Amino acid sequence: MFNKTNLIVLLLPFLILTSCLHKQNNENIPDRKWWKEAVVYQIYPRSFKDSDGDGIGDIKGIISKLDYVKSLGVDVVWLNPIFASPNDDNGYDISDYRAIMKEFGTMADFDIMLKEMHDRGIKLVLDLVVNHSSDEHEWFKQARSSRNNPYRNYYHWWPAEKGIPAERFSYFDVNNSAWKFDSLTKSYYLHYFSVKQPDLNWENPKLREEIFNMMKFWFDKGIDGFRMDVIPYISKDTTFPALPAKYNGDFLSYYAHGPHLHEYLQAMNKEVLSKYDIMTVAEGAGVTSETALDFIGTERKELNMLYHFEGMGLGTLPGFKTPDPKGYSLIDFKNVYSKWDSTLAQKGWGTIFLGNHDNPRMVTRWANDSNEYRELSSKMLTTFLLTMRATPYYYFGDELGMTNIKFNNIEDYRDIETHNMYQNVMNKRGDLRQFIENQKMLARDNGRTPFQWDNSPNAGFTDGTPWIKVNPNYTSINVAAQEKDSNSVLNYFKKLIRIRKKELTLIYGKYTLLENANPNIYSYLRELNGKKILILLNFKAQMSSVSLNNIKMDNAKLIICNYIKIPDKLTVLRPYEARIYNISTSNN
Ligand code: TEU
Repeated sequence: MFNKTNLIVLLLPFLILTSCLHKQNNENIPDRKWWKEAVVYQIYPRSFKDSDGDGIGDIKGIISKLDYVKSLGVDVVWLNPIFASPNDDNGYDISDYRAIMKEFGTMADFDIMLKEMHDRGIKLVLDLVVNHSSDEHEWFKQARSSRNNPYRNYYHWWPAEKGIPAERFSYFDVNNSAWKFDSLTKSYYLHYFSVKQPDLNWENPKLREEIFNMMKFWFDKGIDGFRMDVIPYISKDTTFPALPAKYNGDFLSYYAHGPHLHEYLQAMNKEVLSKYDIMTVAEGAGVTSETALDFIGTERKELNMLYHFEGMGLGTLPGFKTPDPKGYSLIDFKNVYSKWDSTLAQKGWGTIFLGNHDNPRMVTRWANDSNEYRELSSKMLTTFLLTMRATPYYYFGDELGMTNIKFNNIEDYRDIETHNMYQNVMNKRGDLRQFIENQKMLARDNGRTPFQWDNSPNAGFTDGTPWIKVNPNYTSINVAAQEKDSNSVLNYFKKLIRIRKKELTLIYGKYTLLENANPNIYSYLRELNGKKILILLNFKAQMSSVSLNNIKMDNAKLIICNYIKIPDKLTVLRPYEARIYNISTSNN
């Protein structure tokens, strides 16, 4: 008679084997963390899904698409700011940190979304924007009303009787000037970004307390972390000296080296972050590989992760968002990402991204958005992002291979950065035609066009008029078409996520760059506990050779390739070909 006992006896060897394998995979992996093993999917709420026909994405729209998000296999959603805002900078100008932006819905909607995400095993990271607030925040309204107002020192003021304040650079000011004269109290206030984004004074302990309490409010609601907007900028030398000569005009680097920055981040960790099982990632503006560990070294007790911009500058020329007509050097690209891997190999933990709401679509920027190569090269870039020793921050729409919209007219742009820099060029009688050409490659709005759900009007994003034009290629590039196609960019993304999740070697394994002088192919190894995985990526639109001389390929087993026809030449890759091999010698 078949009973439970002999079932266990039957299964025992299998159970022992899997537990050994699991142990084998688990052993020698120090400091495992859920946020190291997660894939983060960034959603720009304004452009994801509109539920009420006002042409603006909203929280109910996100809720309606959570099964899609779940189907991707991602673990964490990072939402760009959803808080009350006049939207001078699309939510990065917050007028109430504890209220939901009215276009996005209500706090009740938020609570439902958070529960629906958690019910699906998806964590939620919000965007903490505390270097500055909106000028419509109550704090600033009070502060600007009089020099004696209790909120005055929540911001940075320079009384006009002291003369003109020392130059400070502003990203979005038409004249790139970060001081704005306010006649009511005859003072200047500081704004590193737009005039409607006054910088908060972190040197004021009352302000720090307000921010820490606000963070607790959101953590107590159950969110799983924060992405911290330009957090390296929050500390300022409030004597506002002239830019020290050692910075040689580099304001962004100076901004990221304020006198009390790490004191404030350690206080944030001690008073807030350390009390929750959450993740934090700094937007590392102005941070280099030399200073990254000051923020994320485990012993620092500050933040968990940080993303850098060093890669984003490749292939550009000096000046505002000027692409290099020659493109970028893959050798430089490989050196940047290899340097950051080695910087964080022993301490801290890496992040990897090729696109976000501040950048163009990755397939246009880093690969090839032509009809011939868009799909292949999207898959190739995705292979890079999902096989590096770092938490991938994957931008919504890149799983479809969405491309830059390349607006021809300034009127089509919505981004304050584009409009104010256009005005800046106009004021200087500069070349506006060239400016528009440059924006076709590098404008932030290229990554902010509505998500392409299907080939119905407005790509199924809205029944209304979209706040920004939908890319006309939505008729062929959309979820509905790709879910049905087993060889689509979307299904490749899902497959690769499953491979990464199953293969801890791709998460924690040692990274070794191969053949760094190869101008076309990025090849590297990932190794962990005897498992050896080889990744080969052809970044060019031509057949390219790779040298595998020092690599034992005897036991090579192809795990995945972005071409349907499997490769027949081991050391020659087809245009934009991506391959992952298991080349372990033992039966790993
Ligand atoms: O970006 C800050 C930043 O350092 C740059 O990315 C800069 O904003 C610009 O995008 C360069 O072209 C953060 C947010 O990601 C961005 O969306 C906001 O506009 C900005 O801060 C102000 O909050």
